[in-house]
Amino acid sequence: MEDLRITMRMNLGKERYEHTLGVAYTAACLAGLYGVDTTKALRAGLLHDCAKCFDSESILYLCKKYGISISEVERRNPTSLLHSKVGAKYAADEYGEKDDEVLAAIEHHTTGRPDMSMLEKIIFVADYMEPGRDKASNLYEIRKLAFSDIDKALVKILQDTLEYLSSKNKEIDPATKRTLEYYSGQQ
Ligand code: DGI
Ligand code: FE
Ligand code: FE
Repeated sequence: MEDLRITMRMNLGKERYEHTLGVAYTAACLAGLYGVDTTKALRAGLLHDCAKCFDSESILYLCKKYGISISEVERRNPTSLLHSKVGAKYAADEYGEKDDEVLAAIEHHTTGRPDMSMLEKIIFVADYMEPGRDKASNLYEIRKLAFSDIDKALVKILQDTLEYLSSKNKEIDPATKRTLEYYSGQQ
């Protein structure tokens, strides 16, 4: 784990590395509460944004290399929407991550998906609420929900994300909407 932390420190910018550590430790706390392997949570947290520092051109190149199919909305927003899918392949290829659950948590951390595993939910939520995040609204409520009812935290995060994207006139990925519809229906 120490090795992976040092590798990420070398390969990510300072800010992205600090966010990464925040996600890893927040995920480890949530893992303890929800009965998920702490080591997997730490690894997924450390690796989740391993492709975030690549520019659009590199992301699209890596999609081709890894055979990742791209939707129209992803093609128009490659760094924000594809760093997670590329990141999962890159983590396996470059950092030797072999655990399918860890790789799935990396792959789905941006839009989420219906019927996520507990580790996927933990990384999705930890990404939004790690201590270094201070700009999003409702963080107090979301942090409280994360430790009491993680599905409710998911719904709140997805609602706030969609609201934020609309307010900035950013395109919504149908995948984000599908995740919200699924978890709203579960409440
Ligand atoms: O990589 P991070 O910044 O830590 O966080 P992230 O992977 O959750 O999200 C990356 C960006 O993607 C963030 O600015 C929110 C954005 N995003 C999430 N859902 C959608 C989206 N962007 C667009 N355009 N459409 C979405 O549906
Ligand atoms: Fe990300
Ligand atoms: Fe992140």
